[in-house]
Amino acid sequence: MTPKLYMNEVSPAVRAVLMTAKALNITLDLKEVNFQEGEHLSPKYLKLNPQHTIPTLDDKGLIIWDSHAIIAYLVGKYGEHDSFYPKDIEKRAVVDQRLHFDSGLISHILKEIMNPIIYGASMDTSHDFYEKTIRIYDLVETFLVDSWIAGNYLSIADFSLIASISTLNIIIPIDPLKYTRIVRWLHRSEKETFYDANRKGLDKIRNCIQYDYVQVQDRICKV
Ligand SMILES: N[C@@H](CCC(=O)N[C@@H](CS)C(=O)NCC(=O)O)C(=O)O
Repeated sequence: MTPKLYMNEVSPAVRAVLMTAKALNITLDLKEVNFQEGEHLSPKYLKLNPQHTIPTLDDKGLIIWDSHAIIAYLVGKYGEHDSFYPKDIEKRAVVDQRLHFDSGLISHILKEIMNPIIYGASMDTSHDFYEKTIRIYDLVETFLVDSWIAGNYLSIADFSLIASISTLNIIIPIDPLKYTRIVRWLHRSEKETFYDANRKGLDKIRNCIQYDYVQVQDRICKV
């Protein structure tokens, strides 16, 4: 049975899973969750995922949420090789560090940005999004000493961070002169087949948001 993915492609976390599935060449049964109708808060969805987040995976009754857990699971379960999430403990530690960076630092900022888009809620502009995002760009630039985010091989940490950074780039554009490695990494990614799974959701967000991030508070988007 094809694993089901509860999703909405505007979510960066969902797009990380879609890119992983594309890179692994596996098919997921996509179930779109309508946030504006509160589907994620319905008793049925809460039974599946009491934290009411997307993405949520249902693989023959095994329910997993949080994109980072899902993508690691998909590689272990369906990958023909382990290179996207190496079994080598030292390599894996670097991939894990990048994943925790995405999960611990970026996810939180993205959620504050995404909630107004998916719920139509107003954005609290007192948050220092600009400073926080620039700090993230500074750090990601330092990670990129090789072609990919965890070294000279593509990994699930790339899928997570590509989804996040390409989304932040819409809100606070990346300075190409200051962040040359990030820009090269994004361009390199865009040429890969897996990146197709990032495009549609990213375009939807781009259409919702004016380039000035402050204006997000005045926009209510149907996603
Ligand atoms: N760290 C989580 C973040 C998931 C998340 O917060 N998703 C947002 C959409 S971008 C969501 O489901 N928000 C609805 C809610 O929290 O009620 C992951 O990587 O899966």
